Amino acid sequence: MNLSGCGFSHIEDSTTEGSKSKRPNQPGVKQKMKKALLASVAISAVSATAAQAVPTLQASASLNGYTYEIYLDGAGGLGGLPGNAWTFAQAQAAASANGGYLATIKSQEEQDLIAGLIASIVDKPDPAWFWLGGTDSGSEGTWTWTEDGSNDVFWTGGKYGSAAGYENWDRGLLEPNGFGAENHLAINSLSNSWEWIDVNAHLPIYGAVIEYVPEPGTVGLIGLGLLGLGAAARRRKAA
Ligand SMILES: [Ca+2]
Ligand SMILES: [Ca+2]
Ligand SMILES: [Ca+2]
Repeated sequence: MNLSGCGFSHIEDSTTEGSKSKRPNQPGVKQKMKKALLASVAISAVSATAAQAVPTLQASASLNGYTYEIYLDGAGGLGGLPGNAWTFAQAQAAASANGGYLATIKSQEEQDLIAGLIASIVDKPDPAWFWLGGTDSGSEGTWTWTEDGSNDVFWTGGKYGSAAGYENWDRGLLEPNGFGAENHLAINSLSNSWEWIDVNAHLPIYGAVIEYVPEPGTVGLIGLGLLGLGAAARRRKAA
């Protein structure tokens, strides 16, 4: 995991709602979000009060302008009975209501960031699975990132298949191993490297990772940054 340069800060959240608009109005957090656009990565973590009955925001971070939020269900959190935890459809609806989507993980950098956030709230060996935005419901065995609208394929061939993009399946368990019964994606805190598993959509699991696109007006800045990096790389090549 590479989180060097990222500072975790924990702040108490006394709000009772988990929506994005109810995010704690900590000036420090807003400042960090702005800094994140320049520094690419900034992390802030929110620890929620215990008695909340709705999904709660636990931690958040930004990477290349995209914001990731880790939510826990309202069932009392880790170690609680999963009776009123989120199904895939519930998590999807919550993400949409917040103005985001269930997260895509398209690089090791994104995987490390999200794993780091979850690690900051999970005490192993508590079982904790978090919904992500991938599925093979369109074509069994072909896994795509659908929730961000890209439909990028990252795996083909199901259990004995191969990568078509970045993936982090738990291949020790030969995931994705659920065939037609498991068509949605979760990150598993029980695995050694925060690996992925395919899960039945109706299984109530503990939480979700929600992703948000950059705010309008910041895309140009990020693009300029990448342009600068590209130019630097070309200069190095030419030299
Ligand atoms: Ca992503
Ligand atoms: Ca499947
Ligand atoms: Ca599975």
